Amino acid sequence: MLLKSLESTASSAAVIDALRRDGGVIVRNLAPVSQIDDCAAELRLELGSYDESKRTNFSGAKTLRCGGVLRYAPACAALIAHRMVLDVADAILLPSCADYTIGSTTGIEILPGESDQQLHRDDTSYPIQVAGLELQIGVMWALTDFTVENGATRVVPGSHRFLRAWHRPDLTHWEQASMPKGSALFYLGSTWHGGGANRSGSPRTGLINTYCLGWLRSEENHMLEVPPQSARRYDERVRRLLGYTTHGAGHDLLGYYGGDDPVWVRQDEGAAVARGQVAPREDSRPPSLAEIGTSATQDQACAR
Ligand SMILES: O=C(O)CCC(=O)C(=O)O
Repeated sequence: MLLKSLESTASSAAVIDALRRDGGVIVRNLAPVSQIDDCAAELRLELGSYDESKRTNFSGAKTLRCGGVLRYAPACAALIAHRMVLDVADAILLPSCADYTIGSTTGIEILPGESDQQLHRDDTSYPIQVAGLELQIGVMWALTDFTVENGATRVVPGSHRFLRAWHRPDLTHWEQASMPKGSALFYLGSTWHGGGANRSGSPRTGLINTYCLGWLRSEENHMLEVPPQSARRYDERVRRLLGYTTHGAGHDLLGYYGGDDPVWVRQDEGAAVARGQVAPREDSRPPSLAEIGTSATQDQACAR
């Protein structure tokens, strides 16, 4: 089975078909290079200040990572809420939930000399498995060209058809998601994949965003990563994706605040201020990247 590579002119339906059939699919040149460069520039500082004490065998000996990207990299919101990404997430996840949220947002830079990451499924965080029920999807954006030499993500096509409790697919049959900068690899939470060895002389940089069923706990704690004072710079769709919303209806409501949908999600910021959910703005200007800051300056940004 081959990992299909479609052009960005492909319909969302074609992408969804390939994803369902193969467990992964590449869409080439999905975002403009200028947008990708903006995202990469915003991730640079956090990748550069990677905390070495967080290294594990899984994360790699020569790989830099940064999470919670909407805290300091607002340009990434356009990739996170990209129309085709949401079309695909709608098709895969909405049959099983009223709405989905972001699971995690992770910049990953594989440096020269890194070896293959172990192949894995992303959905093993959740201790359940029901045949045919996808708990999450992942989207890996190429922020540099992804090549066989520099560690393009390895994917085992068809591996999503194996229930993890019963049997394993043949993990020797992986393929690499070679794709130009600005392309995206879509894969299911049940699909086996992993980073590749970097045998080139340059870093390979990507951004993986995952999306999970709205009734599952998200991998990252978005309320702490992107607290209300930071989240209000994003539009309603992105705030909902962060989980600033409820799931379900009536007595089955999850995630309510004061018994309701957090009101400021509906852009009724006056009411949110009145309820003490967010502080009044001092001015209407959206905060600049420097004001939002990195993790080091986050507290100052939130105090605005
Ligand atoms: O960097 C990659 O290509 C994949 C990384 C990955 O799957 C992970 O760290 O969970």
